[in-house]
Amino acid sequence: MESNTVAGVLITILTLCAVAPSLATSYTVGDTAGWTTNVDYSTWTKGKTFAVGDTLVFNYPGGHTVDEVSGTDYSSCALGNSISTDSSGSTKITLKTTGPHYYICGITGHCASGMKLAVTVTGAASTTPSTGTTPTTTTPATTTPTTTSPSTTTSSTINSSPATLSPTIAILFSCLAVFKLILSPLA
Ligand SMILES: [Cu+2]
Repeated sequence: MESNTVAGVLITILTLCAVAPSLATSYTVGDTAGWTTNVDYSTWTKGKTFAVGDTLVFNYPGGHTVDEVSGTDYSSCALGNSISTDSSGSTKITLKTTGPHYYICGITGHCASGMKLAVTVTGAASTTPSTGTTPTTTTPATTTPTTTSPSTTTSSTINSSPATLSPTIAILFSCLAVFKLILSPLA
């Protein structure tokens, strides 16, 4: 029985550790235009990358909704099969899973008038330009504290900033410390 709670705590910490280093971005859908008719949201999404943990903020006056729908319903503007719906006027949606996500307005005719948004969510946090699938912690050699050789094969991005590494590593280390604290009385 007790092992269950321990496992629960460990899972929670693991999740926190995984989420903490990725700086989530909040996107205001349509920017100043907000969530309304006659806005081309495919233009708005262009050039933006959406990662797990990022948030979409829909701002709109009354008379609209934000419905998450399937790709099929998005394409055909079909109403009535919404996965989720909200009409609060300020809908915040945290992107939790990778892959495509589709949102339309549930008011008849509005989707056809442009109130439809499709985003493709990637798994990687925006800070790490996914060089590979293995998130192995690269501990630098203890002898060389100053020279950080950017030997990792990042061909695409030039700005591989070593500054962003240190907070990530710091968080990892603190997570490990918490781990030890929790595990020590059990051993
Ligand atoms: Cu609407």
